[in-house]
Amino acid sequence: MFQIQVIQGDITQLQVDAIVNAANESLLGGGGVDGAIHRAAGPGLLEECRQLQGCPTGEAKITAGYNLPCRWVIHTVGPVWQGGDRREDELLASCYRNSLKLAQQNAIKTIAFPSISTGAYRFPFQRATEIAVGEILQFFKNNPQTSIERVILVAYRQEDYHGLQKVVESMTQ
Ligand code: AR6
Repeated sequence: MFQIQVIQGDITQLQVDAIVNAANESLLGGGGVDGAIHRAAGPGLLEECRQLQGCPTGEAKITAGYNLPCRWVIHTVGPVWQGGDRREDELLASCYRNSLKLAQQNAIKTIAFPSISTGAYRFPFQRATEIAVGEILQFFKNNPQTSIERVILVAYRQEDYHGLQKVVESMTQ
């Protein structure tokens, strides 16, 4: 059995196998959750990221967690919201799908996601959350033997926590 859990807090503090980073195509760091992850992980993370030579939007790449409490960081690049008719929904869905796929390939049991694209990239929060939960449920349906036992959706802000919880409740009933 798998579990989807919603929590409020800082993703860099979590004791899980993997956290997901909402990165940009360079994979060389930035603001928001990306900046927080690089600060907490230390310079080793940036060094490993340089070797990866970027990541296209919608795809994901994995590194070690360095000074973070998690073993792995899965870097994915969400779409910049441009009004909704530039394949944003599809690209965001593929961020979740490809991150879960990488987690499974690395025998990961617990994975935490921030709300990809909903900060600097301006993707509408409710719409992004429905896509995230939909993809997670679809993944478990398609991969009943997966190593993944628990997916944690991390809200940074209080209002996002309540929004996330509502969507998870309504989609998992
Ligand atoms: N823990 C959990 N969630 C967080 C944290 C944290 N420590 N910090 C922020 N958030 P954003 P994006 C939430 O802007 O929209 C970067 O510069 C935040 O409240 O981090 O995908 C990259 O380098 C929001 O809900 O990522 C890219 O250039 C969510 O994380 C660009 O921003 C995502 O906000 C990516 O933009």
